[in-house]
Amino acid sequence: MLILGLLVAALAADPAPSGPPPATATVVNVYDGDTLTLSTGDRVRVRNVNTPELKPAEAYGIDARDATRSLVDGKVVTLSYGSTTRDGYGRLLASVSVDGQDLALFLLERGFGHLYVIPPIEQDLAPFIAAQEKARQAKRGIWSNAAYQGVIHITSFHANADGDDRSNINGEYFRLCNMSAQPVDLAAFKLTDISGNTWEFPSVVLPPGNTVKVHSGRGTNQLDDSQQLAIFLQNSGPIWNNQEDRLTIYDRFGKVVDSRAHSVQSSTP
Ligand SMILES: [Ca+2]
Ligand SMILES: [Ca+2]
Repeated sequence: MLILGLLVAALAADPAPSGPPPATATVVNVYDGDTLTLSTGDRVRVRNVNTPELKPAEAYGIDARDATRSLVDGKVVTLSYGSTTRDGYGRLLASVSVDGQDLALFLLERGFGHLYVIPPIEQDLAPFIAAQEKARQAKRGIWSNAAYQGVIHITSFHANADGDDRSNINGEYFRLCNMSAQPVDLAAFKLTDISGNTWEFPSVVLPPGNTVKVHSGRGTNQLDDSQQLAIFLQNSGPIWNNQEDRLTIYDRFGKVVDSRAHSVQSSTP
């Protein structure tokens, strides 16, 4: 499965254009709510929104994809960029709009995704925050789901680091996103693994929509929100069992804010 997964990833990444980012193009394929392909061959990761995954299937993933299709599929779209125009997979990081309608805002209004910001922040996010908050209060789409009731949400969980986890402890990480309209300080928040081992978060302030990467091993915390926030649990060995584990996040009052299981069955390909 792993080899098949790598092969599929390699094929999917096959047209990996690296030329100047286009200002307009036709959308020729919508993979999921926040990922699409242009007539130029470029794949686009839509800025300012994160939609539920299709594989493994998450609630509202299909709704998000269909909403994106309804707005942009086959249309000529306008693309705009921040200072980072491509991500680590060679995909364009672009705001996408059609007839003046911003796709990310369209999805946030419908509850088919949450605000997801990759620093540096170079635009006014107030309309995005307001749209999300309105959908959240109305429990529209993803906001009706139990996993989205806390102020923070686990957006990824890499329990299995690349290679031997013992020599790549920081390759184990998870990502938390602030789902609220206000900054959240994780001071005194805690996390546990499946065995009940506990770690306490240091003070790290997440602006709305921003994420923090939480690595298992040693390192210097990156607490400046003009860049990707990152903290290190300072563990001397891997934390997460590659076969099966569970990450649970608690707020300062001991209330569960989110929990996510990892198992080999649910994490492949
Ligand atoms: Ca591991
Ligand atoms: Ca590994």
